[in-house]
Amino acid sequence: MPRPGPATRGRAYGARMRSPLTRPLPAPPEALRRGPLRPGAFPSPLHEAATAARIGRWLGTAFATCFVTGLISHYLQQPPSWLPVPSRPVWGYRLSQGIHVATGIATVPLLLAKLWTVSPRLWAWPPVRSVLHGLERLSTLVLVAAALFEVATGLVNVVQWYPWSFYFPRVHYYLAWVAIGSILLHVSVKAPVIAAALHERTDTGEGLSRRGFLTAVGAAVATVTVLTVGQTLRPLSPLALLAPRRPDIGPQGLPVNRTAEAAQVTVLARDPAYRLQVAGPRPYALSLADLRALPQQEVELPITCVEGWSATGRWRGVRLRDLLDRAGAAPGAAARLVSLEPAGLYRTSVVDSAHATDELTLLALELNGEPLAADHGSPARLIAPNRPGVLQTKWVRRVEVLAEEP
Ligand SMILES: Nc1nc2c(c(=O)[nH]1)N[C@H]1C(S)=C(S)[C@@H](COP(=O)(O)O)O[C@H]1N2
Ligand SMILES: [Mo]
Repeated sequence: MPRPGPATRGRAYGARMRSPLTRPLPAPPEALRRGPLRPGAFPSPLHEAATAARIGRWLGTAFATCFVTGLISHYLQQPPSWLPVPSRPVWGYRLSQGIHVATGIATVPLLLAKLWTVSPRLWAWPPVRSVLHGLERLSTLVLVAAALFEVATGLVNVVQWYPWSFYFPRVHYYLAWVAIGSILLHVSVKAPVIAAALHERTDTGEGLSRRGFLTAVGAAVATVTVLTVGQTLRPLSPLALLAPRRPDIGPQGLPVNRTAEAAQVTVLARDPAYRLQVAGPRPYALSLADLRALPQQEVELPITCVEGWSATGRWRGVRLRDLLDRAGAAPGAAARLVSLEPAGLYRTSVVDSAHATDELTLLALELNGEPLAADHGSPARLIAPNRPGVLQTKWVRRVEVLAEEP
């Protein structure tokens, strides 16, 4: 027998190396092939790569946009020391959070359409052909689970329903990395298939055409967008039938996130003994009348809730930087605000240097020409440009000068 040549030796070596990963596993009993696992369970010709790749392209774009705007939201809410957050443009957070929630909602029809299109692959038989195939399927499972989790928790947060015990922003943030990482992995593994599928131009022959299906999915995306985006885009607010809050409904023409009653401040907010304490090198206290006697500024600024609604108000009050100057704060000092609220996640907030020195940042006493309603944070509340709603502290009782940027 002749000695095997180098090519043959290489092939034999490759086969031996591959075998543990790609060796066929024993097939499961045929009796399990029921329901979606039975042969021919998915007859539609639209369960094909050309449709899946086209929907995938839209879905990927929506997820990527949602991810980037989600990072912006995360960093504005918990600014890391290496990232100074600018206070302009005033509408920056409103735009990015509006896009975050709108693209998140758009993924609902897209994700359903994508899952439907690839369903024969999700119910493939045999479920696991080899170890390698199993690993590939596991990564798909992580992708689908993380994507569904992100979309579901985001939606439930929009309607302020928290049927879980974890801290939503943190879990939503970490799983966003899992989702985006598994999407990138998926796209790079499937790159050749995707490229070929996007080249495929001939439509499916029978039943609903690919073009018809894609048009229907596009129409579903447009519909959910138009029925929700009015929560932040004022001209469309009459159409915001699916949005839990409309930007023009609420006391003084503005929605309320947490009411004075829920925050247990109704009595304190009306107490004539109220004094705003300002702590710094030269501490002082002001009654509401004292605050009203100081120079007042009027600004037009939006409140942008992370939950997706936003609304512009006309605010009037005292510039935060004037209060800090009077307390002897160093130029550019940051501040910490404390609410009358006895407990709650948003009882305090830090105003960084950029926002504290901005001439638009007010301790507001009035909204839309009237004294602040209790639900909007009377006697005084923070309103600052380009700042998430959760940090626009209501019912402020104390302002502390911070020596260093935290
Ligand atoms: N003290 C305090 N301030 C707060 C909150 C809170 O729960 N407690 N909620 C914040 C949130 S999440 C938002 S969106 C805005 C909403 O302001 P509004 O209720 O006046 O519209 O207030 C912010 N200020
Ligand atoms: Mo909010």
